[in-house]
Amino acid sequence: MTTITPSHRSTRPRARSSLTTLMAAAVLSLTSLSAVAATEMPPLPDVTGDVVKGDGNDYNIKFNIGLTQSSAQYRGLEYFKKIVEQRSDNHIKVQTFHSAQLGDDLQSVSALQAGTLDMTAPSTSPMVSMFPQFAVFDLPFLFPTPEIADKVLDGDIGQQMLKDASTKGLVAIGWSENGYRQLTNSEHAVTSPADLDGLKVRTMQNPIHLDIWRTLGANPTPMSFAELFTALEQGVVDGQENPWITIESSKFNEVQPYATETNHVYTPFITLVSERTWKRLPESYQQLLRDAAKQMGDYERHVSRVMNDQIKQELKDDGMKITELTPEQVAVFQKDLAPVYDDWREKIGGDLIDRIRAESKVDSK
Ligand code: KDG
Repeated sequence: MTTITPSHRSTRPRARSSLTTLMAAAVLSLTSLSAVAATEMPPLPDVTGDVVKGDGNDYNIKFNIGLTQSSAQYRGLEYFKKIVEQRSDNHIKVQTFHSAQLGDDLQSVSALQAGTLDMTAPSTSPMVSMFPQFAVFDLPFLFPTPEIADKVLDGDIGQQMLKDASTKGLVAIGWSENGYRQLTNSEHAVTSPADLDGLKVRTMQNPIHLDIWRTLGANPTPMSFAELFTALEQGVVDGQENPWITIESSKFNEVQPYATETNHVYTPFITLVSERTWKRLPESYQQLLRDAAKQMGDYERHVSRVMNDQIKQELKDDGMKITELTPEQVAVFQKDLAPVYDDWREKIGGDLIDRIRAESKVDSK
């Protein structure tokens, strides 16, 4: 008998006695039913807006991302492709690539600058050496809710950042969401910084993330996302941190039995176009890409948030030992990480940090 198990595990035959077979089948169908239901991505919305007139030429856009096909990010990309192709009456074709097929975040950004790739949507974290103000997103616990993240990304701060990042051969046209990051590891449950002592934690290639885990007592290692699964599988590192949807879509739970819901950093994705590609497009198509990037960002954030809790539950159902910290336990992490703000305030700019903090205050009133 072939058994259907939740999507990211191989199916395999099983031998059983009749009664247990019946019961197991009943349990299994319930589980696979709920698993199938849970991993359903929200449907792609219809395309709104008229067909945009171009200059009669046809264009092919290659868009590469680092996450897998079952990520919220790729779902957003599918919507972007649908909008651009329909509203250009197929004069623009969007070729989508996932799982770093055409390179990881930094390789993709360099390819845009070289004009060998048209679009990508990296996390802001690996790009802080190019755009230091992006580091504000790496400060721990700065975005208490997704709504505050939206206010910052869609508000003056986020829009000004897109303008400031439209340089160095790049055009920045929108925001989507990687999400709130959670710690996983192969060793033991983590409920306090003391449990991190000496734990080898992979971080993004980002100085603040290194500072965060060093400050908490762990032993951090910067590494490209493209190398992470193998490094976890081979025990090169003990742990890593990413949103639940990435933990599942990249199968980290298969090599990481423990997780702690830390929500310690909110990471956005920034949608980038190669300036060379941009300059070849007529203005009407430039505006179409901007509109599509906005709609992709709104939809992708929705998908990320709808899937987040469902997938956490599914990971639990599949046996992952997830620690949900109490507010008191979170406060210990926040207190221990306060020095990170002192270290980085000047480099990032105190004014930007205070403006974002002010958004939280406004919201909490
Ligand atoms: O391209 C994928 C990366 O942007 C994203 O996964 C980064 O969260 C990230 C990580 O942990 O590297």
